[in-house]
Amino acid sequence: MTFPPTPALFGQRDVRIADLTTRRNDTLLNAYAWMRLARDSDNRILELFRQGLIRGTVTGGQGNEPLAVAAALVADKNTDVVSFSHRGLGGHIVWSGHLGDHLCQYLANSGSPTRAREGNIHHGDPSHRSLPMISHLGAMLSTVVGATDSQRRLGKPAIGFAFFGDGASSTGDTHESLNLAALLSVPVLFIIENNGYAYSTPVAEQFNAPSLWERARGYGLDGRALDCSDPTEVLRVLAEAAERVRNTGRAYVIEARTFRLRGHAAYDTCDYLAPGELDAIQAADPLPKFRASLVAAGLETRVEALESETRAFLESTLSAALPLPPASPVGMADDLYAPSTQINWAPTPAQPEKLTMAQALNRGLRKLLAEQSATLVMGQDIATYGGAFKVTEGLLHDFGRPRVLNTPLCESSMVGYAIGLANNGHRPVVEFQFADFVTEAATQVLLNAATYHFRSGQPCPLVFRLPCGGGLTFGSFHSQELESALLAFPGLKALYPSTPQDAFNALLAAYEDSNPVLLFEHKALYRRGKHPVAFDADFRSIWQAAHLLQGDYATVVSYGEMVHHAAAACAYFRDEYDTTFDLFDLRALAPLRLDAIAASLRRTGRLIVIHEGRRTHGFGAELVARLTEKEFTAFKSAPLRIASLDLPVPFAPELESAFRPNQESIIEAIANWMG
Ligand SMILES: Cc1ncc(C[n+]2csc(CCOP(=O)(O)OP(=O)(O)O)c2C)c(N)n1
Ligand SMILES: [Mg+2]
Repeated sequence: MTFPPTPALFGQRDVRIADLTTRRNDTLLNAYAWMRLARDSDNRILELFRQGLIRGTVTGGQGNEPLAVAAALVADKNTDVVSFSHRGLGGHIVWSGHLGDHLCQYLANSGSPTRAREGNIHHGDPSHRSLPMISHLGAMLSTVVGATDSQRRLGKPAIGFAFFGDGASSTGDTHESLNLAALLSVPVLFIIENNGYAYSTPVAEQFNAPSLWERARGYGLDGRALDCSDPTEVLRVLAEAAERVRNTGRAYVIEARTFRLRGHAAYDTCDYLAPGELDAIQAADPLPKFRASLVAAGLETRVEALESETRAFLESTLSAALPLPPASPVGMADDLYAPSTQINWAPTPAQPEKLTMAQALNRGLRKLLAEQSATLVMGQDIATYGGAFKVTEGLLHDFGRPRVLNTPLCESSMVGYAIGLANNGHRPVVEFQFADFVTEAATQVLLNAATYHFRSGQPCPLVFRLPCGGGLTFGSFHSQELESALLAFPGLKALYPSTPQDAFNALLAAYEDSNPVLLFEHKALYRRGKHPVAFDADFRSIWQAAHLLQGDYATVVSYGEMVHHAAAACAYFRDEYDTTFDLFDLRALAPLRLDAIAASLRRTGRLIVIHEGRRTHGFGAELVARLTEKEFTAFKSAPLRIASLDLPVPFAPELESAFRPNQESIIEAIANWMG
């Protein structure tokens, strides 16, 4: 895309404290120019929205420019990390040094940096550590913690800038992230944009405390308030705070008393404000005051010149952006996943060793840590204790704390932290203590990580290890099968091994993939006997179903622990009735590759799907639907789905065994179906 070059008047993108004395006038004029550009752009965007040229909505940053622009100016754009809020257009412009892309983001045309997959201000520049926000407020803070930590791990003196509003300050993610940054000593400047309102809700209805910054103390951090009515003071305070955070390596909290000069978004009429309140807010606009101070310092001519040049730059950039072709849906589906990557693994262990699945996973994790410096292993109790199922036993001892780390109970920010690390080239392997707790991180896993590549073009290589499944009397909240719920969201890959060798292979395959991969590990399989495990050059075949048994009567598809029950049931029918089944272990739940299974179905004409997840909206529904759509004419009878009951997982063994399929109930269901 060719846009007019950024005029020389915006020449300074980096402000250090000394600049406020040694080259004060130039520095302040330059800062004013960026703020003016941000204001004019936001106003123009609003006009375009009203003309119907911008769709959706727009949340302007009018009033917040001093804060967003100043933070971007004091940041080291070559190394620091940021996530601007929906009031931060000025920050985005400074971070990039140009305007055109940002206008295209709003216009959602072919020049959009998110390829128009996202609108409004939901963009960033992830390859330059500006992390694109998602709507879910609070979710971005932990990603900044992760990417900043990633930079520090790579030896760079980076700090993070994490913006969030007074409204977002009430989210659980905010608390988790502040705690995590304090605990792990990650140098992030948390900047609360307190503009007095969350949408229509005043701060008096949001929290019962005189200030937000004082919360920092509860996390073992320092902080301060910052009045944003004087942009010069904002620059000074932020420059000092950035230096402090960089030097101390400790996070710091600034509660910026900032301004929202308009309603929440374009359509907000502000009816909820008291009479005269909007006028008072607008009278407090910091930009005219800043301008007046520059004029008072004798800079009027330069101010006027830069204002007209800023307007001309905005209009010429808009003239280049407006005629660009609209966004195209071509290639959209191909961009859901980042292109697959392959690692050249050492062919070790070469000699098969008899291992349980838990031990095989442990071997796999050791291999990842030993061969790939990008590997981090994290989760609850995974360090000294070795994990609830001892899968990570000994890793801390052998690889040390920076790479093998316990996290507090903060699944959501733990995943956000991992996303930030992944954005910056690390490859975290995240253990959930039980798969059930992934619901705590639903936003981060399903909406942030899973959509990352689609909306930003940046890979998000993560492995989520999910000890799942029942049969162990662990009750409703430690026994679930969540694959169909999680995979209802696009952007995740998923593997579900049923043997120690497959688990080892799946870990390598999941790790080298550049997308978030769910690795389901059935808890009842962790110690279901020892089997030979070695490096398998063909480990990537885990992305395909395994054909376990040959047969004629029907095609049976299963995965996880149910594969073993299904195999036992097939053996029973072979031995007792001379009836044979073609049995497949699906192994890869996403992306689904059903070619071999479809070929079998064309031969057998009958389909049985067996899984432990609940029946309604279960994974079997998708399998049956796809195979029926594809092979409708092959069917000799209605397909059979064998699944758990549509109930919470009950506790007592007698109840649980009635709840989930087992060898006997599978045999009974198949026998009835055969009639
Ligand atoms: C977790 C979450 N809940 C609800 C919303 C809907 N929503 C969008 S903006 C907003 C208010 C945000 O207030 P604040 O954090 O103070 O930011 P401001 O808009 O004032 O800059 C709400 C409720 C959301 N985006 N995220
Ligand atoms: Mg607010």
